[in-house]
Amino acid sequence: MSDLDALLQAAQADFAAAPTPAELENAKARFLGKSGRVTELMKGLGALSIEEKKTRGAEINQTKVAIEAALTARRDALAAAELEKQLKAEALDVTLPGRQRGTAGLHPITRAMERIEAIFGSMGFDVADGPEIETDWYSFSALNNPENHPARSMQDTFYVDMKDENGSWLNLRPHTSPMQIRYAQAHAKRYAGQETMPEIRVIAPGRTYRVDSDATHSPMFHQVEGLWVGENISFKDLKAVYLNFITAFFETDQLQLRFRPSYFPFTEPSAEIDIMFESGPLKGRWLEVSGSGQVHPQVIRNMGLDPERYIGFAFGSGIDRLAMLRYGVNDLRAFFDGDLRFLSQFK
Ligand code: 2NL
Repeated sequence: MSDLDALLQAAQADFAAAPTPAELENAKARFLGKSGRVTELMKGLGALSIEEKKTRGAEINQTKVAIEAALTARRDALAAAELEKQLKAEALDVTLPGRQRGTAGLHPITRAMERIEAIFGSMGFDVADGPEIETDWYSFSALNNPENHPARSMQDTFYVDMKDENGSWLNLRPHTSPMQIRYAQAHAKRYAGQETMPEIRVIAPGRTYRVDSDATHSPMFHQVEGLWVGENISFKDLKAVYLNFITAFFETDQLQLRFRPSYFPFTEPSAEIDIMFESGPLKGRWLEVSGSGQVHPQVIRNMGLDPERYIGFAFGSGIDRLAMLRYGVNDLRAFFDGDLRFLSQFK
């Protein structure tokens, strides 16, 4: 075999052995580069006679062309292999099922709240919503809480590091009553000076806050308060409204309702409302579901109304507890843990 045939074979072998384009370029330099073996052969031509130069030069050139062809072939092969690899890696299996879009559901407390709003809406109650950071006056004073009442203490109420224009610390509302006071004030102002005023019929559902945390108390909880103020509203209206609400909420007439005397600074007289199911898993147990009472004359006055003319009832119920009873949940904290295994059961 001639030295040139050997050189071509060596180049072909080196190119074939190069696993990557970069290594192929290194192999190319060894044969075709500035000090590569082909270039070295060309340099050696100078020592030959003119005749020999012609034939030897032509042979070297032929070999060079063949080496270049081998290089190009190997470059193409490597590029094709790379493309093949990429296509394989990015291959789509068009027979796979498409991605399912899961159906979301509302939080059980939101569901309970929406049902409560719909039920009271059907009885002509408006829905009021307002600030969760409240002033001392709206959370306590307007509701006839004495200045030194324990509810005002930091053991019971969360305070915010900010004061109102009277220099009193702001609080996270411990009940939704402030919203009802705001609503009643706006209502009274709107009809001030007119001969008659439409009745106030409103519920205030929403987040409330108290310093308390165990299986049945969360520092953030939900309350719905109701207020009906007019010239001739009595406990019989409260009983009718609450009974209608509770039977609609639990979707059963198989329950009894009772009032138990109680005390709140903002109502006089005051009563707890208990219910007892006559069937179902909770059958036969009296369950406390609400506080209630006739709105205290001082609170009527704080709404901007004349207590000699206006009278009404109010109640306050824990939404979380109603939802627990309705959905059979025994730990309040499940509502707020954010565990989808629990939450996705409500759809
Ligand atoms: C409870 C007690 C109650 C009220 C809330 C109320 C609101 C206004 C005026 C008078 Cl604007 N009263 N709300 C009345 C009685 C009881 O809730 O412990 N609920 C869970």
